[in-house]
Amino acid sequence: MSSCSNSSRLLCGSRELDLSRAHVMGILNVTPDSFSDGGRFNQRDAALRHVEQMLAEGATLIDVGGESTRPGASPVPVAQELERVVPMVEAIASRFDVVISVDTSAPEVMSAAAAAGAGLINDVRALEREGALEAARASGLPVCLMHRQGEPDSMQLAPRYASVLDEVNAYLQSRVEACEAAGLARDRLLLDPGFGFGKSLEHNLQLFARLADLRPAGLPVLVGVSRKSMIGQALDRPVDQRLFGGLALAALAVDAGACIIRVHDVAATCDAVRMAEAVRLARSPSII
Ligand code: YH5
Repeated sequence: MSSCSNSSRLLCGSRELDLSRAHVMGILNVTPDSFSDGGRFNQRDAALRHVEQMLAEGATLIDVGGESTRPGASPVPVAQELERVVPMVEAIASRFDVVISVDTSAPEVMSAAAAAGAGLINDVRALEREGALEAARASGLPVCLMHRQGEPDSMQLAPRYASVLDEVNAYLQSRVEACEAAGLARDRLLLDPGFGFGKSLEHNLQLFARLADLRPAGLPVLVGVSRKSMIGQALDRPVDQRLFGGLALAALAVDAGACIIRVHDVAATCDAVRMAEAVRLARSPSII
């Protein structure tokens, strides 16, 4: 069986994710300033309908985010993030059988979301905030550790690397070590190179080209490129015309071994992912 990671089952709270196949994670923004969705899904009922639709389209994870981490975004107070995220996690958990990921860097939100039924912590700051390692360990949930350079308000101004892959790998390796030292088992960790987080188009392309060389090797990889500026810059497309470019990247990411593809456009991405997986499986067929 072609697998996107060494260990094939990831325990996500009360649910399990089979990592021997690729998964599509649907993005649910609960920020009033969310760019691509124009804040339309801020209302709870509309948000739940959006979740229902993404599940019907094939998403197996839903990523709930209450803090905008897009380039230029300013920080959101923790109380506001709690208010946006926790009731939404509760509402999703009580209605749908899905792994709920919570896109947060705040330890308070990690703990409260875990208690409300979240199954995965997705932290674009890789548990660097004070108290985050402890909150994540205590939650018992798996964690996605993402690389970034700088903070959202300024990260795209002048990103610089000697070697982007070497620096991303060294950072992820150091965060995995910090997690292990804090009592988070390695089999609870996922890696993400952090496309668009303090990276120029050239940096993003170089990283994408070497996705299979992401370290530490063997940990499952999550990729988030949906509607991002690397597509806009490569194809000269505004944000509402980046789907086709995103589908190409989703297929390439799966071929390079990525396990989870984080996207806005679930139905189209599911087809691209399943097609890429079918080809990958034919390359290394299982011995029966
Ligand atoms: C990610 O890559 N990204 S929030 C700018 C855009 C479009 C979308 C229009 N959270 C990631 O989605 N978590 C975000 O330009 C993430 N990996 C993980 N693990 C930014 C976002 C976006 C930004």
